[in-house]
Amino acid sequence: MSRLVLILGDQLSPEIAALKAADKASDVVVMAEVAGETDYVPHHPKKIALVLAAMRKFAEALRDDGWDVRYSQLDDTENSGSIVGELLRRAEETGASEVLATEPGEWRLIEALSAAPIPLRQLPDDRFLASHEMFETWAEGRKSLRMEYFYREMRRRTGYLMEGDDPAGGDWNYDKENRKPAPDEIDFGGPMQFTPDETVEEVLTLVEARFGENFGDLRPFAFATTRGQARRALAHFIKGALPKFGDYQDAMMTGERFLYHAVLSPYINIGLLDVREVCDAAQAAYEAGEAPLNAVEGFIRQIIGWREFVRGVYFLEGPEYPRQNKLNQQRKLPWFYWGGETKMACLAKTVEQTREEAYAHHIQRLMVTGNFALLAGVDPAVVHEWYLAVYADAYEWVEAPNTVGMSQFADGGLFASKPYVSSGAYIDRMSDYCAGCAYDVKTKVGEGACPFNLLYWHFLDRQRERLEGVARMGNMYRTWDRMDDDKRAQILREAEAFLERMSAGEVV
Ligand code: FAD
Ligand code: DLZ
Ligand code: SF4
Repeated sequence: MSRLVLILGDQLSPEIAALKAADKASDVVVMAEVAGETDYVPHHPKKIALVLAAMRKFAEALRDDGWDVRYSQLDDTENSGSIVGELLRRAEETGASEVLATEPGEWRLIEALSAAPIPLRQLPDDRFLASHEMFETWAEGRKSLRMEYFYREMRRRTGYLMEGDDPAGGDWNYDKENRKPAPDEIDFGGPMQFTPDETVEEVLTLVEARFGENFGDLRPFAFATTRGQARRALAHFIKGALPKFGDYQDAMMTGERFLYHAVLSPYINIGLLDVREVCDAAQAAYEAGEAPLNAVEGFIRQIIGWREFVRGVYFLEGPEYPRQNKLNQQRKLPWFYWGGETKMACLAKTVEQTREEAYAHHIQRLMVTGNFALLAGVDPAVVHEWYLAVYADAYEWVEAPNTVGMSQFADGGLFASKPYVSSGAYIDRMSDYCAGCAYDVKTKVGEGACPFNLLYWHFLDRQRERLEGVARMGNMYRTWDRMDDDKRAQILREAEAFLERMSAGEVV
């Protein structure tokens, strides 16, 4: 009796667990483009196109390799619209009575598969280096979860950048060398671009017709959609950008959207690249003397550290995690997150880049859009939905902890030691955005004051009860308390007025 082998749109790895456990001679692979997945948030059209094009090409590669693949296209008349519906339809068609799946990266889908009226096994997704059990064991009994200690454990386990039992170079972490402000010039032209072939063009036409109203520009579309292309993009990054990756990791520059970032997360997250091959390539560059230790350590830390860590948190905390709101923030997401006008140059540029590229780098996500939403008191659930929709690399297992936990502090500091908030000074130091802004970053209050300067104190003041006791926040409260009463009252008044105008739909 044959079995069905489910491959989801972010499981496009030849070594995925369900395929490894299957029998090519008798089992049938099921892949399905379905409205249930294209519509659960208003995904950026580039993200939908990337997933569907890569799915179609992966299905072709499996067929070439001898698999029987039943592939449902989004516009097939028989398409039931959901993953479970398509499994049941294919079960009836083939007579299969059992499904082999690899655990999805989202509770929503895990629960749907668990409730499917057909015997279904969800195998652990061993593309990740840390299993759920390993993370649970590591987390057990710890008062707080700190990425740094998890990362050291992962370095020891994987052997990356280790000299015996010690970290290469003597230190575990070179983060302090990774915070240089924007340089005068960038000598890397950005990620490798790929011209759409016939399959990609077909998908682009479909996405244009069905998702043309979603936020985001579909064209030009230049993402890699096969494993071979993604590997070329990896090699291009290792040679052209990795050597300087560390130095300018936190910088932001108008006109230089990618700086020395990898822009590989869209490929890693759907399975076109394996984390081991990515880290191996980085370590090989270090060993060959082609990239310095601070760059390679910084890069490997993001992958075996942060990426594995946030996944551990997502699965440890359970399905309710994305709905946390420990700071009780309730405001609606301002319209300019969806492309409406704003006079704040940092936000306008980050959102514009997001619309055009379905990409913004970490500091833009954390310290511009994330920082503003937190300061302005936006409901973390809608912030979460926005991040899940607008980035090509967004899947709940990685997006939710980054947004709800790291960026919005909505879990009360499960793994972030304090909220990532800053006034305009940080953005001014790390970017060139302020130079072209209608507001003045140096003005703290009064005419032309940068809204981040006002909202920063407003946030601290209104969250005092919850945050004053948080380690490293005490200094901020002491500075606030030292200001004279009139100035504090003026800041709060102006911040309130700004928020009211913003929520009333005025261009701010
Ligand atoms: P680089 O800066 O070049 O880093 C290299 C790789 O490290 C990335 O490709 C990625 O795989 C990994 N990485 C780096 N930082 C993180 C991190 N914090 N968590 C997990 N992996 C990391 N990343 C996603 O992959 N999907 C998301 O949906 C996502 N949402 C985010 C939301 C917010 C609010 C924030 C603050 C961060 C989010 N991140 C997310 C993490 C990070 O911003 C992206 O991984 C990174 O910007 C991807 O671009 P890159 O490939 O150029 O990364
Ligand atoms: C993101 C996405 C999209 C847009 N479309 C599909 C699809 O049509 N079929 C599919 O199998 N997967 C798709 N995906 C990826 C899934 O949403 C992803 O597997 C789950 O969110 C779990 O991470
Ligand atoms: Fe952003 Fe303020 Fe700088 Fe304008 S002045 S770009 S609002 S930080």
